[in-house]
Amino acid sequence: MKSREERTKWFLDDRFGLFIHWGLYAIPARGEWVRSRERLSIEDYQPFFDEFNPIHYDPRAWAKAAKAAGQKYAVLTTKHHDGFCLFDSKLTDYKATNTPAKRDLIEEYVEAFRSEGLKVGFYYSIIDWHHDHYPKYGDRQHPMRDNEHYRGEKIDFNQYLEYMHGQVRELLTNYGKIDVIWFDFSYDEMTGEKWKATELIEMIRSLQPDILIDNRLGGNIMANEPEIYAGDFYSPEQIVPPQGILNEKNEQVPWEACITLNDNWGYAAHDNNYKSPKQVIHALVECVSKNGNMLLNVGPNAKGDIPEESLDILEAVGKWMRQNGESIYGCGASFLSKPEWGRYTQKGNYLYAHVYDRGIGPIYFQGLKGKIKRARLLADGSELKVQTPWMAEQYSDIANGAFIDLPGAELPDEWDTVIELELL
Ligand code: H79
Repeated sequence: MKSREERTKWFLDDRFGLFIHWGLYAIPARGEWVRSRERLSIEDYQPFFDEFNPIHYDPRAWAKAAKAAGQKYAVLTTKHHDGFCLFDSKLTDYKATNTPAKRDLIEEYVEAFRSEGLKVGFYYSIIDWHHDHYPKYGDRQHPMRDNEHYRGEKIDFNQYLEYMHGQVRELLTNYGKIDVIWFDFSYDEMTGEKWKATELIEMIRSLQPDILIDNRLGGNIMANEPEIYAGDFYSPEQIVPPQGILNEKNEQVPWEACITLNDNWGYAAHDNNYKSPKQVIHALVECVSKNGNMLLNVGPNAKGDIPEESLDILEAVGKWMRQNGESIYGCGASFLSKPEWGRYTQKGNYLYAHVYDRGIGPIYFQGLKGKIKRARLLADGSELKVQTPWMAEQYSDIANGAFIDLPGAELPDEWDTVIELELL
């Protein structure tokens, strides 16, 4: 079996992925937690099942948008907490096949993304608000929590575990090679072996030896000796960890920040709180500058369209990525600390200066005197002249630095102007 380091190589090179939250909740259009937040019963939620008919579903178009944005892999919700399955599971009737959609939507997703050359991931919720044997009363994650009707309910959690393990087996057997499985999530005492996590991992590794597994089955991925189910990568949600992620041995742990474009994962019709392309680019650079990935989310609507606002952002990010992708792919943290004017990313001998704040005058590179072989504006490959500090004897704090003048008063790219420095 490959080591984690070998398994995660492609992932850490690719750096940028697309997260897709899509399911019945696209119809009420108030986010993927709508059933819980509004305490809807299964009956209240049933109309959405009865009418689910995404006539615009075109995963090729999704894959093309992801590819044009510079994303290299995708993760789609095969089942979210509401328990609804986009795939044709033999273990439930609560699936797309039995809605007016009448087909396995995961099969088409896998086909489309793979043929566009993207890696393919499955999100699978280990929480399940639909299954009869998933705890309801008293479980703060459940929509029917504290509902009198469920007081003293007799559930057989093993039946749920058999179902859950069985669905994972289906997902990792019926769709060819899958690159990522993204479990969501453990909480309170519902963690680790409560999910029979060791058994689950052994099954997963026997079916898909190279698949990457997130860390949400539980355990401690940062430990000296992580549990077998502690996962391949850490999954901070809606945050970029300030110092990156180090384990107890002070080694880098692979991580992927998952980030929404507005304030919801699932489609939310009235949520217009979108991030700007600049914020998204800066977030991606922030991740890479700390050895992390970014999984950027879209929530397609009931018809299967990614919202126009999201597509516009992806397109703008893609435009920047086409010119500056070399400062992202295969890159990680630099040996230099964070500069005053922006961020560094690095790949071997190539140092990428992400200039956010040009200030006036030339840009100063602390510690690089005599170390720069050449400097280029990454966007167009044009030469930038490197100057050693003048009057360095009077200003000892700049004596070991270098200056680069950028052409013109304005930055050529308003979001993030990247200077590629080849180091000696
Ligand atoms: O799938 C996405 C989220 O639905 C899921 N993980 C990502 C990838 C997620 N579930 N829970 N959480 C994230 C964090 C918990 C949020 C909660 Fe709440 C706070 C649950 C109840 C209170 C937010 C606010 C959701 C409902 C109300």
